Amino acid sequence: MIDFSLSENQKRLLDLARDFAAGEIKPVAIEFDRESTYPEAILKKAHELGFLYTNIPKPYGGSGMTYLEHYLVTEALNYECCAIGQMIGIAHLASGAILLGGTEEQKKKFIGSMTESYRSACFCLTEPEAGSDAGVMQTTAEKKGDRYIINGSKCYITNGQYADLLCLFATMDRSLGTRGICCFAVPRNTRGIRVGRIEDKMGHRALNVVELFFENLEVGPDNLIGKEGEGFKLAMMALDRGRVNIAAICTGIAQKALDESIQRAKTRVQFGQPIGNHQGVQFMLADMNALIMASRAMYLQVGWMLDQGLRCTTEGALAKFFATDAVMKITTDAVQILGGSGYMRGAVVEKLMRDAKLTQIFEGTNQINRMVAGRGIMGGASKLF
Ligand code: COS
Repeated sequence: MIDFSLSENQKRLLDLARDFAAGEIKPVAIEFDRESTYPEAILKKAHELGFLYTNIPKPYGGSGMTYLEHYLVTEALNYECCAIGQMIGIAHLASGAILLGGTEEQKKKFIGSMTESYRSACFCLTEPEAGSDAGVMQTTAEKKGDRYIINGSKCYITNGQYADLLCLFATMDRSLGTRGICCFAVPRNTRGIRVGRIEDKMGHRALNVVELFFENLEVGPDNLIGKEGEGFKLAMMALDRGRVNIAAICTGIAQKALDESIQRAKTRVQFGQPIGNHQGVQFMLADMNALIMASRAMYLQVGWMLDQGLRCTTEGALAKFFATDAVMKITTDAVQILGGSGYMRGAVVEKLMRDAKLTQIFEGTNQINRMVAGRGIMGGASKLF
């Protein structure tokens, strides 16, 4: 019943993703990190090869991969640079709520036109005063006739400067809390969208992250995804899937850190032999590998669950905080193994360690994810068999 072997098609897909990462992403990863470069040419190529909209069904212009396949490809693409990998994969989170809650017509219209271009989408939930407590957002959607007039701002929006499609959350009535929130699909060319500050970050430097302002942005009933007040649930359901994606991303970063460490352990000679012959270094490599195996097994399990149509709120949260804490430890240990040369700017593991930190913060801090998992466990979730 349990079988980790891949079909011929899946193997081909994974090889293609690995070749793409090695051929297109690896050569520019350090430079794009230094310069915070928007990886436009890479996104165009990824689009041509079908890596931009991997899990979006074919009728809406995506590649129609299963969740499991999408997460495997995500690990492979993020191996060489997670910032570029996430610019490629942002539609997974950003179009999630529209895919889950939209009508057939809306999916054809909004997702269908998004997939024609390489500019993808962005997920506009977080606000300066509404981060972990996403339900207290201040961006409002005021109803006038059958139109909605949206005013407010969002922060830390990945791909916010470039996305063709915005998945935007706004409240119709703050007194209703999470039940007042609506989800809107908003094409970029709608009047009333302004890009604010472009963030300068510790890691994930090729990831475009900006502030967005909405000034009398007007949309109609066609743009409302689900019913009025269903937006918060749709956001949480998209995040359930996004959090598994983070686990796959972290597995890619962690595997790269381990591979760099192994190479160093084999070639760096001290006390007359490669440092990998010393037990202290071997123990570190073994711990790193164990955490990677577990992270991979977790995202594979949750991917499988999603493909079976099972809810994964608890398991997604568990996978997210486990894999992100794991990658933080693994990349820190990789810098330790590389020593002084790993700590210097331009070293691969130095970048990986800076990149790892954000994963413990975004798509729900690890404290929030432990809380989500704790609630689920108390409710009897996370029993696979
Ligand atoms: N799937 C479906 N429905 C969900 C859900 C999920 N994963 N999570 C919550 N809901 C529903 C609840 O069932 C509840 O429904 P009812 O109104 O019918 O009772 C509603 O949503 C509100 O849920 P809850 O009461 O749990 O909301 P809280 O305000 O307590 O917040 C947390 C819940 C903290 C878990 C949520 O705000 C969260 O995940 N915050 C982090 C946000 C985040 O990840 N930000 C990063 C943005 S992208 S970088």
